[in-house]
Amino acid sequence: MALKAILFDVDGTLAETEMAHLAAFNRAFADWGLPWAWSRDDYAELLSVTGGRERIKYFVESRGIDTPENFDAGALHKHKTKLYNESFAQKGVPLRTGIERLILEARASGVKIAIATTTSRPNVDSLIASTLGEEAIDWFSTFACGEDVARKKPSPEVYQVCLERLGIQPEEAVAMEDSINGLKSAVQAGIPTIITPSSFTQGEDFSGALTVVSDLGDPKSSLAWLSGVRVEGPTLDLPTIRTLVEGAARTAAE
Ligand code: XBP
Ligand code: MG
Repeated sequence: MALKAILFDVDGTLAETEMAHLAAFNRAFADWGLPWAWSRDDYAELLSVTGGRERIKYFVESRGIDTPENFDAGALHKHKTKLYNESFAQKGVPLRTGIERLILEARASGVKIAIATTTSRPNVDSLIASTLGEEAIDWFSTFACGEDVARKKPSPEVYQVCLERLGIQPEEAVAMEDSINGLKSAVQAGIPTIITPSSFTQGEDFSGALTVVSDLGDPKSSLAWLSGVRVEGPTLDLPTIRTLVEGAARTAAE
């Protein structure tokens, strides 16, 4: 089956955004007078819970923290989202190596691009507008985000919503992910998945991925192949991705 769409995860895949999320969580706690300050190590553990609201709830419950009366994790998370988006006006986060190149390749060859993420929609818009420009939001055929699903990754729901909106089969798509939760989500939806581990997800178990590479590479800074189907550098380009996806479909049919 021909490749019709590339489905991009956001945090960790398009850009290394998690430190900006962490700063926004901690600022939100301070603004609300909560005596909580997550360290990088705390956050690395808390990231196993996808979704900011769910992460706050898990933190409170797993630590047995007594919250103030009228504590509302949803309202606190809304404040965190506001702070996160304001932070992009001051200091954005760059796209990871090769992301812009692959997006432009897809556009030039008529392959659709879409978003499948557990993060909130405003966060996606801020990242895309600040890196590729406001008009780039229209380049994406659909945005399946945290607000659109009842169950976040590793549930396959966000990828299923994305495929349904695009009107394509899982074998006609490829997912670009950075984490085990994202991999599980995409694979359970039947979508072949390419992993570029991020700073918080290096060392996770990526078995089941089509291929795992350090990043998408660029002509001056070659990717490093890590596991799965072997990829030669310097870049993971669209023709190679097509070959990988078609190879996966053939293997599945045998
Ligand atoms: C990664 C996440 C997100 C962000 C926080 O999402 O787990 O929850 O850390 O975003 P993905 P929110 O890799 O699927 O893009 O606070 O908006 O939930
Ligand atoms: Mg991710």
